[in-house]
Amino acid sequence: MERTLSIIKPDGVARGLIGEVIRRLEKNDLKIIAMKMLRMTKKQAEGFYAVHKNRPFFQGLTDFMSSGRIVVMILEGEDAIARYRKLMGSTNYKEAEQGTIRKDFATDIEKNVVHGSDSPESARFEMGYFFNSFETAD
Ligand code: 3AN
Repeated sequence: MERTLSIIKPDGVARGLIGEVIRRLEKNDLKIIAMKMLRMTKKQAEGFYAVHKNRPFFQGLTDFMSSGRIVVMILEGEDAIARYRKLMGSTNYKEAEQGTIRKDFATDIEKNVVHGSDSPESARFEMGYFFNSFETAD
């Protein structure tokens, strides 16, 4: 069993896609074991995306991610990190496979509806960024 962090980004929440994303997670055996809705401050978004701090899109990305409410979830399942990323589709929605969340709903490389951890190390960091041990206990 593996755990990963999922975020429904401000565009997904604003467009009413929470239910649709959750439906796809549940249909694909990615079990939600923790969930909350919140709005990040700019500083919190910068901390979350610290690995990208030297990238040209960092300002835009952190402005966007702090622009509205998001839904953060911890997903659990076999091979959850890779399976959830497959369900999301490529970062660039134009290259995303048919039937993926980003292919179906993303409108922009930044406004791409969902986020998912890309490795066990980033999953650990990202889950700990939003959830404490009481919220993730079995
Ligand atoms: P993913 O979310 O697919 O793991 P990352 O971690 O490489 O992608 O990038 C984090 C986020 O930064 C992406 N979801 C996207 O919103 C944004 N991003 C990545 N590359 C670009 C880019 N070239 N231009 C604008 N935004 C980008």
